[in-house]
Formats: sequence, structure tokens, C-alpha cells
Amino acid sequence: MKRLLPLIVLLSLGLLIGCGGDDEEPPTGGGTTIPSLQVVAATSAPSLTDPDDAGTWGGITPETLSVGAGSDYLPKGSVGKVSSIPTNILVQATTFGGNLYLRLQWVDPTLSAYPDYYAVTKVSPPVEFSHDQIAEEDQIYVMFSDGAGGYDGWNWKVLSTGGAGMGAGYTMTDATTVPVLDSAGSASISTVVTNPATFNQPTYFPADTSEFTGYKLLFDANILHRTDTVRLQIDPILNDTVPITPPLTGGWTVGQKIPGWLVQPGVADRPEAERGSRWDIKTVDKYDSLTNMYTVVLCRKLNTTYADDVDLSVLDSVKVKIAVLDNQDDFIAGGTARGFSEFLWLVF
Ligand SMILES: [Ca+2]
Ligand SMILES: [Ca+2]
Ligand SMILES: [Ca+2]
Repeated sequence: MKRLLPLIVLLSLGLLIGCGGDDEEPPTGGGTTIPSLQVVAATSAPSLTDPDDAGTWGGITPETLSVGAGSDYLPKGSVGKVSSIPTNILVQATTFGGNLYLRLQWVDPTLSAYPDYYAVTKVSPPVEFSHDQIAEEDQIYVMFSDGAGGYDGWNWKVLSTGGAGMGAGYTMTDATTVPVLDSAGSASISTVVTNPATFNQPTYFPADTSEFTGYKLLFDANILHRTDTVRLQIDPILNDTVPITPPLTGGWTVGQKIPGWLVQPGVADRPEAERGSRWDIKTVDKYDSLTNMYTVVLCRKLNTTYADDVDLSVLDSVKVKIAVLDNQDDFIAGGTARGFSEFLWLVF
């Protein structure tokens, strides 16, 4: 027992320090050790076109955060039951040129990227569609504690922000409200616009129409208006390509999807003053259908100068929590499609 005494004293001391730790002092808080990640500056700009960028991320060991394993992970009292999709998320971080770069990886067995879509219900002729507006897709919130019970939120959605290489800024001010979008810029900017319906038929189609298999319909390329005619398919009787007008021709399959939103590329390249506080986060992502792994890189200025953002440039550390939503658009609702991570200290 005598031999153990120094150890017990040491452990007790450690426990006391742990419990008494200020919430804003890494690495402990609330009696539980909070993982921390030392953010080291990069020597060159991390890629915003390649989410793997081995030159940047190959040398940074990821921190693994648990997701949804306990009520302690809830960000607010009003947020409902925690679920466990996924069970963990890998986080890497670095800085370069006054920006914070985060790389997140998590497993999601379903690429849920159709918040609004038309589906082929009848193939010949004319092709008929249903129109589903479910407003749900895979997404994350990276939540930076503002030190006053709220969060500065970076929100990435697989299609409706990520399709344009962006994340949207949100403010989470108290325990009773849903996240509120950061203030807009001087110009009204959207990363997506609706693909209008006429009698349930989409107005815009991918230019390869029936061959289309993706979920991103880009507004400024590979797009076909319903009244355009194209030479697209072989007519079996004429044995020649014939001009057709979508969607009245064959070549479609039942269940095939046409995006209900058109992605506006180039939003990330627009002037900062136009993008404003709402669109101050740039992203690049990929989904690996073999490993079911999302990889998302997010980049924002440490100090955006906007009032609705936490100024990370004056902090030596910040507490971060991540919300992972699987084909879900409701931040507050419980259920199996939404989980929150434990806290992580980013130490600058
Ligand atoms: Ca999913
Ligand atoms: Ca912002
Ligand atoms: Ca913000």
C-alpha cells in the first residue's frame, strides 16, 4: 500500500486539476479529458481541388472523435436524442495564409445527394416523371464554440453547397433556436437554383439526357432545355441518329433521377464582398463508394472580420464539435440519422 500512495496522490491531483479546469483551457473540462489537436501551419497552400492532397494531409495524424455515444455529446439541451451514424469521425487541421483548413472523414453507407429530384415513372412515349422535394441530403456542421454557449457553424452539404465547392456559415446562438444562416453579402448569392417543373417535367436536363448517372447538374455546362432538340440516339428503323426533344423520347429507365436543383459553379471565385459572411467557407469533397467514406476539406479565414463569426486569429485554442447528418435536414430532431461528436480542442 505504501508503494501505491504516491501514485494515488498523483492520480487525485490529476483528477482535481481535471475537474477544476476552465472550459476554455485545454486539454480538460467538465471532468472528462477532451481530445486536442495541435494545429501546425502548412508550408504551402493545401489543395482545394484534391481532398486527399498527400503533400498537406499525409504528414498530419488524424484525431479520431467518437460520435453519438452519450448524452454529453449533445450541443444544446433542446437538441433531441443522439444516434450513432457514424460512430466516429477523423479530423485533421492546418493553417496557411490566415486560413484554417479542416479535413474530415467519416463512413456513410449511402451517398444521399438528391434533396430535390425528378424520377422517371414511365419510359415510353412520352417519358413521365414524379417530382420529389425532400430537402434532405448528407451534411455536416463543424461547430466552433463561441465561449458563451453558442457556436459558429460551418455547414457542408453534399450537393447544395458542396456541389459548388462551398460551405455555408451558420450562427447557433442559444439553446432553443435552430441554426441561423450568417448574414448575406451585398449581392444575393445561391450555390444552387431550382430546376423548374412544368406538369412534373423538369425544365433542364443533362445534355446526355438518358445516359445521365450523376447527381450534379451544373447550371452553365452540359445542360439542355426541355424545348432544345439534339441528335442523341440511333433510330432502329432509320438506322441513323435522329433529333429528339427530351423528355419525349426513349432511352430512359424507370427510377432514373434528374436533379431538381442546378449547381451554380464559380461561387467560390466570386469577390469576397459579394459572398459575404454566409459564403466565406470553401470546400472540396469526395465520396468513395468502395469504402463508403466521405472526405471533406473546409477552408475559412481565421478572422473573417464579420460580426457573426468567431475570430479564431486571437485565440490560442478553440473547442469544436461536429454534427453528422445522414440524409437529414433537421438539426434538432432526434432519430437515427443525426449524431454529434465529442468535443475537440484545436490548439493553435
Ligand atoms: Ca447518407
Ligand atoms: Ca461567416
Ligand atoms: Ca458564423
